[in-house]
Amino acid sequence: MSIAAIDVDPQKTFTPLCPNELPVGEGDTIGSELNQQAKLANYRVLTKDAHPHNAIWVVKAHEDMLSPLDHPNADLTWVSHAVPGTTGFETIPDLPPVTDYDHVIWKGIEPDLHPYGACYHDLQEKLSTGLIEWLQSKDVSTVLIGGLATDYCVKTTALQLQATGLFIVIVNLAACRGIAAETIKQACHEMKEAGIRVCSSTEAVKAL
Ligand code: VGL
Repeated sequence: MSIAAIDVDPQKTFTPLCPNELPVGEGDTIGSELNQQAKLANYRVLTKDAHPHNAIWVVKAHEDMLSPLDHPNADLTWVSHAVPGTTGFETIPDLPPVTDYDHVIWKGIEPDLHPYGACYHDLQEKLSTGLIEWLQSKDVSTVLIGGLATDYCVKTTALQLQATGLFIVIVNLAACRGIAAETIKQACHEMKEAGIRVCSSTEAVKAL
């Protein structure tokens, strides 16, 4: 039985370092908390958004974001973000090089996909990214989750892992930042309702 720490989308695109993309307040400050969390685990996994610039959900202006799309695998419009080769795609400060992780998932690489969770490429949850299978192959029984953003990709990844019934799922809020207070609160409520353990600090994770 092993523990895996999962760093969900800790990328500059979700930080004030990329104000024209999807900046999350203090998103660039969670690197050391993610490192602390990883010390509690046997394995460390990184997930990254990797979106083409011509994705069907891209809008030019921030005010045009969050419009519903009638598409099975892209539910909302977003400004372009996390494009490989750009600054926004890079991981935030203080994290180890990608090659130091035990496993890496790149998601959203097709122009007609915009997944939030790291377990499936599509919103229908038919196309596995292999994350669940990889965790199973390593005999992982507990996952510790941090990253960006609490109210979107962290929440969805945690809910997908919890839904498998295979893992104890812990979300460490000290190692997360979210987009808006109201949606963060709602996300925490949803995660707790699903049976996920939502902790406010790495110390609280240790005490579990
Ligand atoms: C995310 C909004 C759009 C996230 C990704 O990583 O939480 N949020 N795309």
